[in-house]
Amino acid sequence: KILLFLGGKKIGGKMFVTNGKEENFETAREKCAEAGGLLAAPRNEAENTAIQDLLQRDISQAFLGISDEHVEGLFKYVTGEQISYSNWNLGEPNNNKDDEDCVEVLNDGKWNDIPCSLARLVICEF
Ligand code: GN1
Ligand code: CA
Ligand code: CA
Repeated sequence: KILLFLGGKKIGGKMFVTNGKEENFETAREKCAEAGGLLAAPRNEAENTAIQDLLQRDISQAFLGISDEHVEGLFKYVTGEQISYSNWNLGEPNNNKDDEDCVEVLNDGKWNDIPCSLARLVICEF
């Protein structure tokens, strides 16, 4: 309840919460793990919309807990399974400059692969 009070979004059995900060992928992943959660990874459109709703006017792109850092082109959840839902923007993922293994969600809900070293809003799921 307190997480909802603070602005979290509940959908099915999951809750999505942001700390309002921008971090690189590895730090974002660690922040969620320290809190006992995981980086947000939508498994369907309703969850994707809940995450989209947490984007902020000033920070309008967030990391998802998804990457192809181990096998190029094979996107997996941070928990290791292959993704079963995606919402890629037209032309994505494109592994731009051979350097895009992490995934951001844009304010229209679409996904784009980007370098993991960039800073994006941290959204965790619990
Ligand atoms: C951006 O800036 P540019 O055009 O090289 C984006 C890529 C997208 C591309 C789509 C850091 O690349 O991920 O695939 O636009 N890079 C970043 O046109 O957001
Ligand atoms: Ca890639
Ligand atoms: Ca891209």
